[in-house]
Amino acid sequence: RLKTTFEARAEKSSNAMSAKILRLIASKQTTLCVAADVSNADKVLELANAVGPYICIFKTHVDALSDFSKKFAQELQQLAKVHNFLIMEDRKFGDIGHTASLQYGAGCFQIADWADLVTVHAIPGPGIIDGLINCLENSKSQLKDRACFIVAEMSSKDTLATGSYQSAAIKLAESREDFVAGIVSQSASGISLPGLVQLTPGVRTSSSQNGKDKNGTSGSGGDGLGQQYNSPDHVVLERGADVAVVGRGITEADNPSDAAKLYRDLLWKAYEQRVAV
Ligand code: UP6
Repeated sequence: RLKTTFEARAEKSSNAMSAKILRLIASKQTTLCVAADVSNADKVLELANAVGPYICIFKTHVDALSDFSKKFAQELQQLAKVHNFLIMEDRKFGDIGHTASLQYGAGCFQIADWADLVTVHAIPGPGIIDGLINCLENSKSQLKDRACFIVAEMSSKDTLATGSYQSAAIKLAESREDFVAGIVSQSASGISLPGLVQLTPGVRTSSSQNGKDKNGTSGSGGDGLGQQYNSPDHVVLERGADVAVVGRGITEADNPSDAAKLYRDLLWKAYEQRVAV
């Protein structure tokens, strides 16, 4: 799976959105996902416009915004069209299907209307996936244009999502390609379906850390609040990342656009090395 090109994996995918992501990555030659962890809407839009040419996925946490609006969501969708990227709301749903369905489609964010992709914890079991699908059945967004990523393993220190939980989460993802396009994970171990996209957060080069906590073991340190970073090379070549999530490595850079281009280039070079025969 890891030695196979994105184009070939897209052909083998049985989820329309995962095939779309894999084709987008191949045509745009970028595996970079930028995490827009900033606190107001204008900043998110400014960032999306700056990094748009270099990313495949733009990841949001809209519940961290002080001024979310429908207009903001529409403007973000417009930028996604202009720059050709997908929007992932990193909501990490984790409740029973009925509640997750309401949180996905209703409330002040109406995520199902504008986010191509969402993240989901595996802890409730398959009912959470049914809940999200159920929401789409009653919404104007179509099932074929939406998908989720299951969080199987986290980047944070001493995470509880390990061992049998992680294997069970991967098994859940592999059994639900009807709505699961990928897995959020720190390693490829246990993932067998070629279509599933591995999204790996906790990526930062050591040179972009400004002397912050650098106590990590295999890579480039942490943030003092439990986040652990690895280098772009390490996550692609050693951990099996298909898409790498970079947040503060880019948002805190003097020039986020230049930083995104740099991460894109590093990640793409590592991918080319991975699939080279
Ligand atoms: N994220 C992680 N680790 C996980 C899952 N998700 O860091 O296991 C998300 C965070 C944040 C981004 O919610 O949005 O990835 C990482 O940001 P950073 O690069 O600034 O640390």
